[in-house]
Amino acid sequence: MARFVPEVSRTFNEFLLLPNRTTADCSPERVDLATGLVRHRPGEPSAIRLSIPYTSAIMQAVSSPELAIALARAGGLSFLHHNQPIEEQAAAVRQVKNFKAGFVVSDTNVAPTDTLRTLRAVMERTGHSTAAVTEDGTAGGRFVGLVTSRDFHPERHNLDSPVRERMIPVESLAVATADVTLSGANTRLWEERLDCLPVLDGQGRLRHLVFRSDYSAHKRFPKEVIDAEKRLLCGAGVNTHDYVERIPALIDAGADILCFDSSDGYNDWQGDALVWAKKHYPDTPIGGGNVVDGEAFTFLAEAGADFVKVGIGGGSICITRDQKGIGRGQASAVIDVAEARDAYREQTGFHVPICSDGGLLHDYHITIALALGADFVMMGRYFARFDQAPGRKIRMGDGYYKEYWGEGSSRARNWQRYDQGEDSLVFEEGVDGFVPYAGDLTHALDLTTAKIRATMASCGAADLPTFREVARLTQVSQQSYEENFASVMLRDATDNS
Ligand code: RVP
Repeated sequence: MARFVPEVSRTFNEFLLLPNRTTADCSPERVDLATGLVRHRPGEPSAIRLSIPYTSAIMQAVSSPELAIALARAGGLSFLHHNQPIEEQAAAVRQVKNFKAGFVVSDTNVAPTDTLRTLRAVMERTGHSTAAVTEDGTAGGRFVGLVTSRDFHPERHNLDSPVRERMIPVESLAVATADVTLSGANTRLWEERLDCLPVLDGQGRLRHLVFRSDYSAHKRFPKEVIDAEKRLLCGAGVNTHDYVERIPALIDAGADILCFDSSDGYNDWQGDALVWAKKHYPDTPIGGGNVVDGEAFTFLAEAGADFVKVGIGGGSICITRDQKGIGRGQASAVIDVAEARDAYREQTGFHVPICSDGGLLHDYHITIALALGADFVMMGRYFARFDQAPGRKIRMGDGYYKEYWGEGSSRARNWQRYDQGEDSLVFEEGVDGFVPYAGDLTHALDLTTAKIRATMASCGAADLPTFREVARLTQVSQQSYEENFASVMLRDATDNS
């Protein structure tokens, strides 16, 4: 006969936190949200640590190199999606790893023989007013000069004349060699009164441009997560179909951490793939998932998973529960898996972090997930709303929206994530939709983080391990949920009036 788990399936909406006594040294600004990402002994540091406990979902509509850069600079981490050819995913990883804060790969480039008309069109397309002039007109070509919007005017200059007539040639420009540091470049920008410093390699090819305005931007990111060579950390998703080729290519590109990404990770394929990955690449941490119970967690942890992702069917774009009738309320899944993680730690002496993936609809849901035991969270909808996410921004009615589609939708067709018994997506497990546009990632992330810090201070916890220990939660009745909902409606009505 079928077995029944005793607990009903609970969601984050069904819980609230009770305040604990807040001591004088536990103010919101002192709350530390740093978290260990991979298997480690308690008391010893995890090989990968985040400053804030957020990762972005392994999805086409979410984890682009641009988002990965912005999130790593803010202190979190992206897992670049594997729903693309191996070379393209490896190139995306390289793009993140090659990012040097303040060192820009020029996107506004012309050849000296191009016309001023072409130059004007390139500037209009990129919105930038400084162009690099290289022999072949590419970002990495031999550098011959700079030209800015101050160097020509459509009414004074013939737009059909070549750029070389108006550019400042390399011989008259200050340039730096590739070993220059950001602070060295900044000193030169100020002392030599420059707006832009081109950085060239030994053959005179353009590597980067450093702009005066970007130095102060870099200073805004004290929590960025970086490797030993000061490059931003970057994660990447893999699947159980082509991992033998994909994993080495991603490691070669510089990926710091990998994750097997499957809608249901409790199977022999993922178990075997984890054993293979840990045997061949023991120094690269790799996670597994997704699971919704302790038994499945232990299976993946024993196969070598360095962290385990929790969640089936809770994603905002997910219809797996409707289509297949499998899944579990995200809160119940996290509670169960957190218990198994703690038991595994008792038995083996290793803490294997767990990630609550999907279904975080409000900022406070993140806090509930962390209180229930998650070491960190993964979010799709949350990140898809920002400028840095790959979806198009579209105007609808009075507002702007961004496209957001599930990996199991017809649009993404990520059959490697959904085992449906064919090398194709037989039926959909996700939808294709829109999320309200929310501007730049950094500002929104600061706001979310401020709320979490404030809640943790109210609960008397100055760090995440303490929070998991001391959090007291109450289950919410339907009545009190509706009461809360009524005040949200009132606030929205006030906002709109
Ligand atoms: P959300 O943050 O609620 O948008 O959920 C994102 C998560 O949903 C992903 O990290 C993944 O686990 C899951 N997902 C992605 N695509 C689909 C689908 O098409 N069903 N589900």
